[in-house]
Amino acid sequence: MSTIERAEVFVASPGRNFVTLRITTSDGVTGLGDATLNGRELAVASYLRDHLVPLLVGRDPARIEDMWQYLYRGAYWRRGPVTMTAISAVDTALWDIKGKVAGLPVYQLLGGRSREGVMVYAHASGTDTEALIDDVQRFRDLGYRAVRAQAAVPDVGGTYGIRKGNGIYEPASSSRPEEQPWSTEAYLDHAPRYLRAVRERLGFDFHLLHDVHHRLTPLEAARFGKEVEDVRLFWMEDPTPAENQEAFRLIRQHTTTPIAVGEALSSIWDVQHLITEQLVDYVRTTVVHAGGITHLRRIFDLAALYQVRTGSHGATDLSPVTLAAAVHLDTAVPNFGIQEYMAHAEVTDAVFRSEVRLEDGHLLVGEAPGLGVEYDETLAARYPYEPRYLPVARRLDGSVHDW
Ligand code: CS2
Ligand code: MG
Repeated sequence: MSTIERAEVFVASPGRNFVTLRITTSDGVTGLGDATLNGRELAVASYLRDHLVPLLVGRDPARIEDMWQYLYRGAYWRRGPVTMTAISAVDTALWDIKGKVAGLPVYQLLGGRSREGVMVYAHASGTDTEALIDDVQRFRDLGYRAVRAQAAVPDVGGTYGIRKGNGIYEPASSSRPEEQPWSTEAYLDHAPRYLRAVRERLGFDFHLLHDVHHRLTPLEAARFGKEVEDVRLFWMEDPTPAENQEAFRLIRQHTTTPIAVGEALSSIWDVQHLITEQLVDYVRTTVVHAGGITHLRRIFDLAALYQVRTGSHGATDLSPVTLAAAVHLDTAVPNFGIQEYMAHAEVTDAVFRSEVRLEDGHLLVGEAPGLGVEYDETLAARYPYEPRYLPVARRLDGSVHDW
């Protein structure tokens, strides 16, 4: 029987900080897992190195479900983003290994193709409405069927999602948390107007998405959703913090604007009522933060029972290992909705050589056994980790708000 011979944790910053787990079996087969938790990377690296790696060596890599149960129940302290990201990385690496041993791409192990390509959405932003409209059009010209739109709110420096220049959007950009001002009143006044302007200028023959990014109360979110119903959003994302799943009942009572939640959540229990009460239309949990392929397919299967579709998070702080695993799952699941996609930096793609390809607004999975990603640790080592924090939002009275 093949056993796990070693498990290595790589912390490096090719383009941005990533934590990558590589498991190697006694037969020399390797598997990769993403363990990146933006702004708290070293906590997961330590959880893996100091607590999980000693338990992995000598175990059977083929027993993926048993390993998941062993690591989840065996921790005693359950759930939470650090624990679940560490478990996710081990799980993903074992699925990579299983595919390589079977000589099959992971999507074949998940039931085979349900679709050829995986529709993605791009990220348009602008410092004002005109710049946003131009940016949306730019992505439409590149063939994207779906585009997220975020514009700066005048006089509010903390609007979420505004790319600096034509670079890649990266919110964790400083060695201490940047404190950004926030005004809900200004946002609620401005966002419906710029979203409506996009539709008035560019029409309705593409999907338009918007990320509220946890900023509103349930009633404010209900008002926002109602106000933009004529914009026909594909979804409004994270309209209110989701620790309180019941809060979404109020939003649902007032608006038919579709809702997407889940990128900051890390287990089926965190989305259970959102799904079973159909309080959301898309669940955004991910391979890297919600328990790996094993747990995410459970979440997606529960969602399918309630006609909730998938819409996994896919920002640049999720590595190409997560993106590849996501596209394998997206290719196979019956209730696929959409996949978030932000192109990584060139140096990131040089370190993580992936078979995933973007064509005509869709991601295509490769046919290589496993996930189809190789990690170049030598090149990665040239880019040492640097502490980076996500911003903190403060209301105009100085009190902390949800960033
Ligand atoms: C955002 C993310 O992509 C999204 O929908 O919510 O950019 C999020 O802010 C980052 O992943 C946080 O690290
Ligand atoms: Mg988001």
